[in-house]
Amino acid sequence: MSNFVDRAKITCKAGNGGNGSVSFHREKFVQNGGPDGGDGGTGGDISFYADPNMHTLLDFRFRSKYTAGNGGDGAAARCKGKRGESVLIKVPVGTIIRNAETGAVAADMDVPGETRVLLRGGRGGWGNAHFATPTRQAPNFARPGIKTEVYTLQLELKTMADIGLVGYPNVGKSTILSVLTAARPKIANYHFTTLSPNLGILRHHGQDIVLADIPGLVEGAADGVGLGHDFLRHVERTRLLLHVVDIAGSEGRDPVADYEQINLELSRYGELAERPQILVCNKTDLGGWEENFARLQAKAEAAGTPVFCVSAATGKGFEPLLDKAADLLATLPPMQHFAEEERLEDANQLDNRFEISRDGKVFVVTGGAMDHLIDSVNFDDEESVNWFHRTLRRIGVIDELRRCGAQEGSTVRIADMEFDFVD
Ligand SMILES: Nc1nc2c(ncn2[C@@H]2O[C@H](COP(=O)(O)OP(=O)(O)OP(=O)(O)O)[C@@H](O)[C@H]2O)c(=O)[nH]1
Ligand SMILES: [Mg+2]
Repeated sequence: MSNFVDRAKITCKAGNGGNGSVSFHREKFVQNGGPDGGDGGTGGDISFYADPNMHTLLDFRFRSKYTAGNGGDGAAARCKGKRGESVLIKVPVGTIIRNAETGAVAADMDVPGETRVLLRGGRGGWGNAHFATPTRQAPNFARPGIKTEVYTLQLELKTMADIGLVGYPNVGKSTILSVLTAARPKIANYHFTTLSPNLGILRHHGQDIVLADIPGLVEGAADGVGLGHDFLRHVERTRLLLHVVDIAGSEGRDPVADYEQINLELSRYGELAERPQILVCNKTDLGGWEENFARLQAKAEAAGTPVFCVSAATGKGFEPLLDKAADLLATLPPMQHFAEEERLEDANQLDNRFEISRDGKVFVVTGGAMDHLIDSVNFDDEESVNWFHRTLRRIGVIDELRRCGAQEGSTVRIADMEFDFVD
C-alpha cells in the first residue's frame, strides 16, 4: 500500500489575546501618577500554505495539533504585550479545508504558493491607560484579551487536473498516462494496480494539460465499493474525463456493460455525469474488437460522446484523440473552485452579539459579548461598574431588555452574576 493519504483531521487554535494591564505611574516624589497600564499583545494566527511540493496529507498522520502562541500581557509604563507566535501549516495544492463540526468549506487551497490566514489570533485587551478621561483619572480596570476557540478542521485533497482517466480496472489507464506523459506509474496485469492518483503533464501543440490517472472503478463505486469514494473524489475537479474501456474484452468482460456501469457510478456521485467525456477504446492491437466497437459506438454517439480507438501498447491513435481533448478543454470552464462557506477568522474576534431569554422571572443575557464584558469589569470599582453599564447601553442590551418587558427592579442575569434592572 502506498503512503498516499488524502484525508486528515486536525485541531487548531489561534493564540489568545494578552490581557490589558492596570498600573499607575510611579516616580519618586510624584504621588498618584496617571494610569499607564499597557495593552495586551495580539495572539498568533493559524495560516495555511498551498505547497506545490507536497502531494499527500501524510504529514498529518504524525502531527494533528497546532496551537499558535498567546499574546503577552500588557505591563506598566504603557508596555504593550508581545505578539503571539503564528503557525504556518503546509498543505498540498488542491486541499479543501472544512470546519469539521459544520462541514462548511473554510478554504480551498487551489492556488500554488498561496497563503491564507484561517484563524486569527485574539485581539489584546486595552490597558487602563486607554480608559483615562478628564473626569476619570484613575481607571482601576483594564480589558482581558480575546480568548480564541479550538477548531477541528477536516482536510481533503482533491487532485487538480484538466483530464481524469476513469474506467474499469486493468483497461490500461496507467499505460495511457505513461504513453502520453513523462509519468511512470505502476502498470501490471491485475486489478487495482493503481491505488492512488498519478499525475502527468502532457504537452500538446504548446499547451500544457494535466492528466490524472486514478484507480479503477467498479460496480458500487459511488457507494464506496472498492474505495470508490476515495477515488472519485480525485476526478471531481477534472474538467474532462477520458473514459477508457478494454474494447477487446481481453478478460472476457463486456466493454459495453462496463461502460454503462461506470457511467452509472459517475452519475450517482455528485455531478460527474455531466462532466464532458471522451470514450477511449483501448487495446485495439488485440484481435476481435470490431463487434464490441460497433455496439459501443452507437451508445456513445447517442449520448453525444466522441469516440476514439487507440492502442497504448503500440502508441497508435492518440494524435486525433489529443486534438479533440485540447479543443474541448479550450471551451470548458476552469477547474472547479470550492467557494468559502464559513469565515473562521471572524469567529475568533469579539462581536457584540447577545441574546435575551427568560428563566422564570429572571431575564438572562447570553452570548460571547457578555462573557467578555463580565471578564472586563472590576466590580469593586465604581468607575468600572459605571463603564459596564454604559457598555450595556451602547451595544443595545438595555433597550432590548426593556423591549422584552424588563422593568425597574427586574432581575437580570449575565454569566453567573445577577443585577437589578436600572433604566
Ligand atoms: N495488449 C494490450 N495490453 C495493454 C494495453 N494497454 C494496457 N495493456 C495491459 O493491460 C494491463 C493493465 O494495464 P494498466 O495500465 O495497469 O491498467 P489500469 O487501467 O491502470 O489498471 P488499474 O490500475 O488496476 O485500474 C497491463 O498488463 C498492460 O500492459 C494495450 O493497448 N494493448
Ligand atoms: Mg492503473
